[in-house]
Amino acid sequence: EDSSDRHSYEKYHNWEQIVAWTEKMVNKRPEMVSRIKIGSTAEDNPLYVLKIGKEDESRNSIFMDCGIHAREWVSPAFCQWFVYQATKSYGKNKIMTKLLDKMNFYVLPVFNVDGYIWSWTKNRMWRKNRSKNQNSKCIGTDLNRNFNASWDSSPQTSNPCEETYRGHAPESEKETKAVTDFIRGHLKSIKAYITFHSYSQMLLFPYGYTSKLPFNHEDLAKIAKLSTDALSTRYETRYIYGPIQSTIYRTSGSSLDWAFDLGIKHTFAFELRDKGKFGFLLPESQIKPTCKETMLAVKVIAKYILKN
Ligand code: ING
Ligand code: ZN
Repeated sequence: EDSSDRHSYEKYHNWEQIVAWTEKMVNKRPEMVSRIKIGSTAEDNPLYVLKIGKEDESRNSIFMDCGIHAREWVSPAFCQWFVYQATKSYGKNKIMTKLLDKMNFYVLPVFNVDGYIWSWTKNRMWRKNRSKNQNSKCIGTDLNRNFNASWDSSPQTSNPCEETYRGHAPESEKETKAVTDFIRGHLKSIKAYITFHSYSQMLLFPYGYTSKLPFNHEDLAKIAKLSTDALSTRYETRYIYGPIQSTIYRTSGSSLDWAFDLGIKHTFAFELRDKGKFGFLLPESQIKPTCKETMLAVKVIAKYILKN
């Protein structure tokens, strides 16, 4: 936080600063932004979703989450950027105005709050949440293996000491449960689910747990192409896109596959910058370009949802 107490969107922020920022966003635009506490974490921190748009809960909506993995700091930075830009450009930017006139966005800026705090204070490279595991000294579950989507199929990650430990049961984690309950509760309105990771520069869609293609593969591939094309127009950043399994690796229990199988037909995961030079330690100087180009990609997805 700089001395003038303004929130800088070109810096990384700790959890305390992000909480203060959520309050600020609501106070600045109470008619457009509200904060919903969807649950709490293993260490009893609050899980906040910012709702952007109109009061009307039955309008079409898009759910987005950032920071499911603790060390992927550019991801929460993007969610903050998105909320700021969306509220700031309403009534000014034609596309954003149209989008917000017709739909709501639910933005979870930090999914894995306890892990994020740990990454800021104790271990920058932490990935999982911070829940205790029975009969093990190792801490944490990989929240992106904890969803009920062919959970524990392949590869099996049943050792709590692994970086991708799936948890002792699907939705065993309070963070996962809070998100799945919220999405199930708003399922009628949610038309797209987008989750933000780093790094690799990829746009992924189902499936991770099988090599089978979803029924609307063509549709997803088309949107992904349009979206990554738009992304590259700003700084010529190259993204590849495709199903999780054939594009990155096989995974089960991911939020993306779960949301798709629940019936949300358009689900995407971004793997933001870069391709490994800095990896998770992406310098702050790259926050702005990363967010600007990603904004273009997300708007393409949202526009598509709007007209279909
Ligand atoms: N990559 C993701 C992971 O959880 C991913 C890739 C995204 C898999 C979406 C399944 C669904 O392994 C990182 N960097 O975390
Ligand atoms: Zn990740």
